[in-house]
Amino acid sequence: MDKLISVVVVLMMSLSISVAFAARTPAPKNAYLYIGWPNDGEVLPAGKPIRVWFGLRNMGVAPKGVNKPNTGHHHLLIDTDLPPFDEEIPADRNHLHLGAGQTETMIELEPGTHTLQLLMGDYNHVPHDPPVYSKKITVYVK
Ligand SMILES: [Cu+2]
Repeated sequence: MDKLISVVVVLMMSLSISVAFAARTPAPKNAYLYIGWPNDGEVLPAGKPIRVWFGLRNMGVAPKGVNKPNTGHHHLLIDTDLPPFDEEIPADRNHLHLGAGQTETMIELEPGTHTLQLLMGDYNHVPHDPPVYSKKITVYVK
């Protein structure tokens, strides 16, 4: 009997550990993220910085490191797909972190076809549960 109890205890402990690691910051189910500008299909002049506007409803923005309920900071994904939702969003030229709580940013794009998408990350740069991301749009720089 003692053995059975200790097996149950170990099972419960490992269960709670895996739950703790899997727990992501909750987001409101009605959170809505969108790119306010540019529009999908927009043709943009080459050689000019592009101001990208972020739109967010039913959720707030907080700088990185600030753990406040129902908030996060923006990530602009350029020419890439959504990253895994259960780990930190990469930080590179395809994944821009707007960690100061910005709601717009300036980018420069080479001539050609590009995609833009927004993804919210929590104070630790991990996507929320459920993940909050915008539609992916395509822009043409010429
Ligand atoms: Cu981030």
